[in-house]
Order: sequence, then C-alpha cells, then structure tokens
Amino acid sequence: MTASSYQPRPEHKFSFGLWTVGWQGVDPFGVATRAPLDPVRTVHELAELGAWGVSFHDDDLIPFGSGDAERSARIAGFRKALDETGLVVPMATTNLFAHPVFKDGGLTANDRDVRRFALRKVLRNLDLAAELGASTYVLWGGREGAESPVAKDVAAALDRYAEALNLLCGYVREQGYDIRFALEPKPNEPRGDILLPTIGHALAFIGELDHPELVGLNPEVGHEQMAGLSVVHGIAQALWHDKLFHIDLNGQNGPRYDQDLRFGNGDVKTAFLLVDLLERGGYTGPRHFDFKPARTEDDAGVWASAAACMRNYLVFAERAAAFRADPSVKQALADSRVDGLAEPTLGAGESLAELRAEAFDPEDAAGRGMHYERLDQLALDHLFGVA
Ligand SMILES: [Mn+2]
Repeated sequence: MTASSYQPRPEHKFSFGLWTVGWQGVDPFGVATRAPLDPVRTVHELAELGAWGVSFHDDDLIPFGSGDAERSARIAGFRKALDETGLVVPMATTNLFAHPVFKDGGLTANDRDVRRFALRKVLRNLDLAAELGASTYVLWGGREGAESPVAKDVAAALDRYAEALNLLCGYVREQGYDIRFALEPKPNEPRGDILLPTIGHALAFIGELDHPELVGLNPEVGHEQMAGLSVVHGIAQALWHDKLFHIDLNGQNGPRYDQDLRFGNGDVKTAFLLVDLLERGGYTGPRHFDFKPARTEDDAGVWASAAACMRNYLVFAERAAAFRADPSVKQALADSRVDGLAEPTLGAGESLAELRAEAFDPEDAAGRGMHYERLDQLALDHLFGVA
C-alpha cells in the first residue's frame, strides 16, 4: 500500500463532531487559545480532508438562547454547506451540561423543572436530527451524577433516566423517525461520579427499558480507559450484544483526566487492536472521532490533527489486515489455540454424564504453553511495520 492509500474517502465513513475541531482550548486552568469556528467552514474543511460526516450538539450549531429567526438562519446555512459538500449528519446529541441550569444534571437533576426543561431541549434537537437525516441520537450524561453519594438517590436517578429514555423512544416511534439512541458511558468528569459509568453499566440499564431495541451504546475509547478498563474487550462485548450503535474514537493515557487526544496518540497498541476488531467484527457504523486538538495548536494545527485521526485509522486498518493475512500469524493463532474457543464445550448430543466421566490429566494440560507472547509480539511487529 502506498502513502496515497491513507487518503480518507467517504466510504471509510469518517465523521467528526462540530465540537471537536471547534474546541477553543478552554480548560479548567486557562481561557480559549483559538477563535470560534463557524460550523459552515467546519463542514467545508472536513469535506476537503475526506471526511464523510459531521455530528453536532444543538448548542454547537445554535447558540443557547437563540431566537427562532437566528435558529432558522443557522440551520439553513448548515444545510447549505451539507448540500454543497455532500457531507452527511449521521449523529446528533444534546448539550445538557454547559449551561449552569444543568449544574446538577439534565434528565436526572434533582429539580423536576430542570428535568422537564432538559427533556424539551432533547425533543427539539431530536426533531432537527431527524430533519437532517441522523440515524443515531447520542446521550452523554456528563452532568448526570454527583460529587457526594448522599446528594443523589441513584435508584431514583436511574428511574428518571429510564423514564426519559422510554418517553424519547415512544416519541421516535410515534413520529416514525428512523433514529436509535446511543448512551455514552463515562466514569467521571465533569461530575465526581457519573451515572452509567462504563459499557457494562449501560448495557445492564438498557435491558430495563421499554424499548431496548432502540437503545445501544456510543462508547468512547478514552472513557473506558479512564476507568482502567480494556476498551477492546468492552467494544467486543458491545458488539456481542449488537449494541455498538456508534463509537467515539480518540486517545488517552490511562486513568487520569479526559484527554481526548487525537486518535493514535495515547495507547497506540489499543488503538491498533481496536481498529482490528472494528474492521473484522461486523461494525458498519460511522468511524467517529471525538477528540480535542491540543490547545497549543493554531488553526492549521487543528486541521492537521483531524487529518491525522483519519490517517492513523487507515494505517492501523492496513496493518491489521496484514497481521491477519500473515501465514506466520495464522500459525501462531493455531499454536495458541485461539480458534479452539469457538468450539462449544459440550459436544453435540453429548450428555453431562459423559462429560463427567471423561478422563483428564490436569498436570498434562497445565504443562501446555499458550505461546501468547509470540502471538502478541507478531501483532507489535505488524504495528511497528517490521513484520
Ligand atoms: Mn472524552
């Protein structure tokens, strides 16, 4: 593969949130280092780079508190840019975290009138998402949580979260929208502890809803890593449940603040093995980047980092395909009996009595090497480009 093969094309389904490249560099210790980006320009720049889609929070496109005329004008400008570039809107979401009214959360705020306002805000942007053709609506409950366990009745909060999801699913069905919801887990930040902190918590919650078929996940690489978990295992389990509706790709260096590094920075090996999983695991949705160009960067640096997210994905995909096609890898996988796990433990027609009667030498089995070190090194050699 030549370097030009790393040129992103629409069929790769790369998408970016307006808030990613649009991040101005405001952090808890410093003010903005970059000027605001006009969403219209963002659409044109992303298309120029080879992206396929753009996602948005309501407030990214229409500043909080805008009047109807301004709202219409901004939507019209955005639509025009989409039409001119062919970019699609695969996903939309609601900002239920920035305005101080949401300081105790949106859908699970202790104040009922805040919860009702939050629901109205979601409904309004859900209509816009449907109009713009989005098929996924993400709910990231950044403020749905607490700093102290005594401040939040978690059971009641989950009741209210479920109530909101049930109302939203009912609305989507009633309107005939082709939209499914995707919950985005995160363990903490900005709240001390956030509800539905991991993929596993969210999967269990979905099973309690009225329309579980309409609700899945939007896991973010860095969020699982903030919790010290394997994002590859988490995504694999989400796929196993048919719940990987969407994904947020970015980079993170272990449990610490939410770094939102460009995809490829941070835990490179995990990023490589995640792409390997996505490319062969049946995921057909957007390859969506939710990252923040470092606040050290100027405008040119923003677009360079966006381009690098896509380039790194394509490099990983190429290396993963080569890894899987390598005869020595196939042999190493066989030597490690990786395929053996696909065989049911009980044979077809076999009884538990037969299983119990089987002779087995644990000392012999314990002496078998698994050869995982060689297999893992082959993965690294392919990642390094020295296989
Ligand atoms: Mn993040």
